[in-house]
Amino acid sequence: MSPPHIPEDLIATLRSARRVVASTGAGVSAESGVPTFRDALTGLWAKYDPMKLGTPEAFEEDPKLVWDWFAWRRQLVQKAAPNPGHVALAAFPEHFEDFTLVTQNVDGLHRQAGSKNVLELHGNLFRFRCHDCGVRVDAIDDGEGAPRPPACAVCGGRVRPDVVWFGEGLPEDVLSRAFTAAREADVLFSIGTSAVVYPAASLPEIALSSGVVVVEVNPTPTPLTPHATHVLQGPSGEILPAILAALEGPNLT
Ligand code: BJW
Ligand code: ZN
Repeated sequence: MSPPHIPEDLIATLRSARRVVASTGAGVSAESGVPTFRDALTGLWAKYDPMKLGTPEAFEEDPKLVWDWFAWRRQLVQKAAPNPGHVALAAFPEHFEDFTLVTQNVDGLHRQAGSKNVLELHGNLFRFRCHDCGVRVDAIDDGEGAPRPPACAVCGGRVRPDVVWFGEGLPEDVLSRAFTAAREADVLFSIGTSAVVYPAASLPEIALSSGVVVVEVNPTPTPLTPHATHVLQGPSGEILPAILAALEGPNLT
């Protein structure tokens, strides 16, 4: 199969870009076998809607169900490895004066691929805190027979994954750094996200209103598609390595 075509004018723009932002969503991990949020789940979890399990209300109503769903996802991610899309992104900083990687993903696969200083907007599956008193919990007993969810050592409350559910605020410093990077970029990539969940979805909007070149990478159209400067339709595991190869190849212009 021939590698995806990257338009010459985009390559030229990238070669002269100083500040670049990549904002990623679940699609970037799809080729690692991590289901996206809008994928139908299979097996044990087929009857649950991932969007409904990711709320504070769901956790308060049935903490064991939500804990078990996250434990299942942790296990799945532990078996997954970064794919060529993650690996290509980890090499992007070599090509730009300033590169910021922002992700909505909680799977840690960007860091595993070698990306540094990842701005995690929605937290991380492998960190924990108390839902009731907020204290950070460094280690959990995930063994068989352990209470699910674990009890907080400080207040006896319910320990939860340190992720951001609907209706909850995003980490302020992380969000503000992401907004600034989007505003000040020369080019912003929106990769593997349905671009419907805010405030993450406002990153390309902020970029466009600041005159930044916005490049979408996604096999399926999203609400961002009609507004993006360039749309590269296809899987990020193929398109991002092709962009990297174009950047690393000889300058033909
Ligand atoms: C591929 C591919 C391949 C497939 N290669 N691509 C403004 C307007 C309207 C509403 C709001 C607003 N501001 C705030 C809100 C409310 C709400 C919101 O956005 N609602 C909308 C959905 C309507 N936002 C919030 O509540 C946020 N909090 C907040 O703003 O606090 C202040 C506030 C509160 C209340 C009111 C107002 C303000 C918090 C959002 C937290 C999101 N949390 C989750 C769960 C995290 C924990 C967990 O992992 O379970 O985050 S929800 C879920 O969606 C998860 C994801 O990070 C997020 C985004 O999903 P993503 O990554 O885009 O994945 P998918 O599945 O949607 O799409 C995958 C894409 O990949 C698809 O496009 C595929 O085509 C593509 N793809 N294969 C490349 N190989
Ligand atoms: Zn507590």
